[in-house]
Amino acid sequence: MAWRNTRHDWALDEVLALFDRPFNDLLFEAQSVHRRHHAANAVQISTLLSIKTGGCPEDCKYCPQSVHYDTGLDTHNLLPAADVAEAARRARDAGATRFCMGAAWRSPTRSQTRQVAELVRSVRGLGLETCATLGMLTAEQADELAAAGLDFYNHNLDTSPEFYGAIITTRNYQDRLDTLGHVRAAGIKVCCGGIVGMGESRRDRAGLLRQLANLPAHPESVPINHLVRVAGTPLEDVAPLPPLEMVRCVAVARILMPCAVVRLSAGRTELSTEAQALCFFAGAGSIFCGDQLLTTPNPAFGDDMALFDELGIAPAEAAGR
Ligand code: SAM
Ligand code: DTB
Ligand code: SF4
Repeated sequence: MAWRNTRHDWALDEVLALFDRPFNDLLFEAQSVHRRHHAANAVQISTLLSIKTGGCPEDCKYCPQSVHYDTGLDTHNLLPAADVAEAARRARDAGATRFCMGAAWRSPTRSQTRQVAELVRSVRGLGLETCATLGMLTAEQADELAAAGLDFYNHNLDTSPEFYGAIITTRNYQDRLDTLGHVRAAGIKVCCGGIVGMGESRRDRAGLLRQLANLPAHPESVPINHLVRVAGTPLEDVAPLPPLEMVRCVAVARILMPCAVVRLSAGRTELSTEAQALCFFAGAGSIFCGDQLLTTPNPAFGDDMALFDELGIAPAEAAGR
């Protein structure tokens, strides 16, 4: 089995050496790995919904939902179940196979966990895969969400351990690793990646991907987010990442975690269609579709379908539960 050959002992210099390879060599290897483990011309579609927006006590410098920054966001408490079900139905009818519910919490309370478990049951009942991202979880909370049938939990490492302190001070790297451990132990599939373009170095990008690849088991889903620069956040004016560096990140993630589905995640509005096409060639096998991510814009659904058509890409079927 292919997964038996995957490694969890990458040295930083080895990952950096992948980044430093000639672009054609890197992309050729990434595409070769991709074809060995995944359908070459299929991309899975997820749709996001912010079920609780803004007012978050954490200080993540990239995030428009932190109370520490004035971003003029319309905040709201947990949405009524009927609204969530309606949004999920619309996403399913448009072609999404997974519905991801995001909440601006540091960590949910017991009662909030119970309410989200109910949302998971209802969204699953519509025939969609479910994903939630609610902040830090205890082992008990992860078990409760698993019992409700949650398919994936998204919790990102965000960046390298070395750069992390420049971005977030209200919780540490180990907190994130602990939550990932609880999610894994509960039998929920792990969706874990990070953000690039926050002013970090290539060494930090390599450090993030190394951390992900050296987890005890590779995440099933690896979102590579390009920073969405939001006015009012401390990162609003950071220099954007060169698009080909984003492509390299996708390619290196592809090579390090061959069985994971790498998601070309936030920030596609900052990428040309050509850069996105290169990301697909580099091994991205999933995107978010829908006009909005959590709080920021995403390409129009019709534009994404036109790009799929032009590239001969078909929306992938759900992986199956
Ligand atoms: N509050 C929970 C947490 O942080 O785990 C869940 C929601 S949070 C918005 C989910 C993820 O969105 C973050 O981990 C971060 O990686 C990503 N994110 C937030 N703001 C972003 C931005 N401006 N650009 C790119 N990704 C962003
Ligand atoms: C992930 O890695 N990216 C998504 C999802 N997980 C929750 C979130 C992107 C958020 C982008 C900023 C916003 O729209 O608020
Ligand atoms: Fe809060 Fe999550 Fe935003 Fe951080 S990324 S401020 S934890 S909503």
